[in-house]
Amino acid sequence: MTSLQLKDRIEGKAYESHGDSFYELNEKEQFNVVGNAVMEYLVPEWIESKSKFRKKKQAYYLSAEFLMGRALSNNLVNLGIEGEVKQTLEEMGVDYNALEDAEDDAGLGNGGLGRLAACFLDSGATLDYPLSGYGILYQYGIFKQNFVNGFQVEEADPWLEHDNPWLIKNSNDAVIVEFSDNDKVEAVPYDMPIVGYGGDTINTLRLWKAEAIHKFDFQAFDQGKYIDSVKAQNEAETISRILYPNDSTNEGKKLRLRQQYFFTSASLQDLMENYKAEGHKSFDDFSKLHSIQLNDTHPALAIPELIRLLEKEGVDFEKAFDITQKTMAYTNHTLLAEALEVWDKGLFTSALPNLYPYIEEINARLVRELKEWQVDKDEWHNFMIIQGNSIHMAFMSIYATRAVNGVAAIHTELLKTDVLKSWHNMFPDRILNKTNGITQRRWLLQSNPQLSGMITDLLGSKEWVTSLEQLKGLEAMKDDEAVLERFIDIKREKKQELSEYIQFHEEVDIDPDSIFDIQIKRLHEYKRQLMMAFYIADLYNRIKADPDGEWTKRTFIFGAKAAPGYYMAKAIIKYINELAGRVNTDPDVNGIIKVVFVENYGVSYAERLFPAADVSEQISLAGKEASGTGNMKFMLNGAVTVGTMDGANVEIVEEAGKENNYIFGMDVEEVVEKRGNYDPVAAMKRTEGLEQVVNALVDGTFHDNNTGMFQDLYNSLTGEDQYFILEDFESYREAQDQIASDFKDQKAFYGKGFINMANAGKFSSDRTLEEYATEIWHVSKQK
Ligand code: GL9
Repeated sequence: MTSLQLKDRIEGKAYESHGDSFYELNEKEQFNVVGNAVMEYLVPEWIESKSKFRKKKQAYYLSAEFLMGRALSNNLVNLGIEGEVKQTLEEMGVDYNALEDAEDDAGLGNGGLGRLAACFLDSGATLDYPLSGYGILYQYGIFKQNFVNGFQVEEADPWLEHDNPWLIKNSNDAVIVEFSDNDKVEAVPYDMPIVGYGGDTINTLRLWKAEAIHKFDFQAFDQGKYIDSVKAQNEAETISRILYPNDSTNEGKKLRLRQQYFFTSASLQDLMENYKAEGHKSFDDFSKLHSIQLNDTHPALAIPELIRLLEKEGVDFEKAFDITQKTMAYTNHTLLAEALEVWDKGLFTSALPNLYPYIEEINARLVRELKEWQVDKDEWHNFMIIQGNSIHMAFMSIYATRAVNGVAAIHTELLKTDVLKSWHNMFPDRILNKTNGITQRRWLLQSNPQLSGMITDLLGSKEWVTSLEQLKGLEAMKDDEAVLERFIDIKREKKQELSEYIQFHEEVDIDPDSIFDIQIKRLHEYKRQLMMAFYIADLYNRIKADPDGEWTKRTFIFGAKAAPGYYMAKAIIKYINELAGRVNTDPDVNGIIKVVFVENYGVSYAERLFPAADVSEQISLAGKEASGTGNMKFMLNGAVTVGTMDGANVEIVEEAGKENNYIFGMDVEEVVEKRGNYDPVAAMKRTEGLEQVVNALVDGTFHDNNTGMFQDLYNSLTGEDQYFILEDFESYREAQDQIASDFKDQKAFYGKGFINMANAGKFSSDRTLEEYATEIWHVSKQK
C-alpha cells in the first residue's frame, strides 16, 4: 500500500462514514476512520486465514473476560505497516499520538485472568495456530475509577459509544439461547480480528451480544405502552450489559449465571453448526476437530451444555459425556477459597431449569464411579459436584475434562497437594502446569520502543520479537559499560516520559532521578498494598525524625481498582491517598519521597508504567497469588523485583537469580506453620516503629471522613491480620532499605535490572501457548 493509496483510502472513508472531510473530524472520529481503513486492508488476509484452517483441528478459548486494551498500534505493528501509516498521517498533518490516545480501551476484563486471555490470542496468531476466542460483548467494560476526597468512585465505561472500527457484526451467524422454554434470547456475534505478528495469520475473537428475538412489540406501542413495547429488547440486552467488576471473588448472582450460560451456549451452537455444515453425519469426529479451553470455571456450563446439545442431536448420554471430556480442558487460576465458584441449587434451577438435570446426571455418573473406585464415603465431599444445596463448578470441571492446569509451578504444586489433592490421587496425570506468560509485542516492542531498539542493535536482529529466549544473548554484555549506560539512559527517558504524564493526569510532580517503585494490580488484601503503604508511613516517620539524613530519593506509585463492593479494599485506597497527601506536602520531607496513586489504572496506563519502573512490587502473602503476570512485564522492562516466594516470582528468581532481586518474608511452609499460633499484636510490638504506623490509623493522624474505615483496618490488623502484614513487615523493610542503599551505586543496581531483562525469555506467552497447543490441544501450525 503506497502512501498515496493510504491517504486516498482514509479520505474516502471519512466521506463514506461521516459525510465530511477527514480534516474536519475530531480525534475520536479520525481514529475511527483510520481504524476502518486498516480493517479494509486486513480483511482479505483474515478471510485467507479462516480458509487455511478449515477442516483442521482448532482450539477455542472460552473466557468471560478478554482485557484487550487498545488495538490500533498493535494491529499496525503486527501487520508491519506502522512506519508507512505513521508517515502518511504525519504528511496529512495528523498527530499520531493523539489519534492513538483517542481509542477507548477494550476493558472487557478485571485483571490478570482477562489480560492473560488477550496475550494468548496474540501469541496464538503470531505462532500461526488456529486459536479463536469466544466471549461476551459487554456494553460496559470495567468501570472507570475516579477519586473523590481520596475515595474510589465508580463510573460506567461506555466504550462502545463511539463506533468501534474493529468489530464486525455477523448477523448471519446469530443463534438462539434458551434459558428456559419461555425465556429465549438471540446471541449476535461481533468479530474482532486478532492479527499475528508478521501478518501471516489473522485469527478471530468472537464476542456475543444479547438481543431480543422480537425486538419491538407493535401492539403495545399502538396502545400507548411505549416502555412495554421495548421491554423485551431491554431485558435481553441486560444479559450482555456489563462486566462484573469482581476480582477473585465469587458472587452468586443470577445475572452472572445467565451471562455464563449465554456465551457458552452460543459458542457451542456456533461450533456445532459449522461442524454440521462441513458435512459430518455424526459427532464421532467432533473431539478430533475441536479443543475447548475453559478459562477458569466461568465457562464451565459448556460441559452440561455440550452434553445437552449432543443429546438433542441424538447422541446418548455416555457418548456425549465421552465427547465432552475429550474436547475440553480447564485452567484453574486461583487457590483462594472465596473465588471458587459454587452455585446455589435453587438459584441455578430457577435460572437454568433445562440445564440442571444434566448436572444431576453428571453428578450421578460421578457417584457411580466413586463406588466403583471404592472411595470411602467420608472422602466423597472432596469430589461431589452437588453437595446439599451447592453446585461445585471446579469439581465438575475436573471430572468432565481431559486436562486441568495451574498457572505457575508453585500454584500447580499446591493444587496437587492441597486444594485438589483427592482428585490428583485419583487421576495422577490430569493436573498439569502451564506457567503464565505475556506477549513481548505489546509489553516491550510497542510500549518501550527505545529499549526494543537497543535490544535489536545489541543482538543484531529482531528475532527476539518472536523468540524471546534470544534475550539470553544480552547477559554476556552485562559488564559492558557502554551497554549499561545506554540501558540506564533509556530507563531515565521512560521515567521522564512517565513523570510528564503523571504531572498532567495526577497533578503530582515527581523526580525522574528518584527510584520508581511501582505496585500495579487489582486492590486485594492478599496482595498487601497496605504493607507497602506501611513501609512508606514508617519511612516518613524516620525522615521526620532526621530530615537532614542521607536519604535516597524515592517515588512510590500505586495503581489499582477495588471491586465496588469490597469495603476493605476501598478503605486501603482511601488510606494510601491520605498518606500521599501528607507525604507530598510536608516541608520536612522536601520531596525526598513522593507517593502517587494513579487514577483509573488499566491496560493503556500500564503500558506507560512498566517501562519506567526500577522496582517491581510483588509482595503477596506466599501461597495466595496463583502466578501474577505484571511481575513478568516489569522483569522484561528491566526492573528488579521485591517480592515473596509466591506465584511466578519463584520462577522469576530461578531464571534471573535471587541475588538480582529482593526476596523477603515467609514462604508457603512458614505461613502454614504460623497460621495456628499467630499473635499480630505481639508481632507489631516487637517491630520497631510499627506500632506508631498502625496506631496512626486511629489516633487522629489520618482522617477517613468519619466513615470508620480506618478503625476497621486497625481492627482487622490487630485482631486477625489474616495476610500477615505485621509479621512480614520487618523483613520487607529490610529488603526495601537494601534497595535504597543499593541504588546509590547506579551501575550495580541497574546491572541487576539488566540481568532480569536478559532472563525474561521464559515468560513470553509464546512459550506458554506452544505448551498448550502441543500438550493439551494437539493443534498444528499453518503458515
Ligand atoms: C488470577 C490470579 O490471581 C493471578 O495470579 C494470575 O496471574 C491470573 C492469570 O492466571 O489469574 N486469577 C484470578 O481470578 N484473577 C487473576 O488475576 N483475577 C482477575 O483477573 C481479576
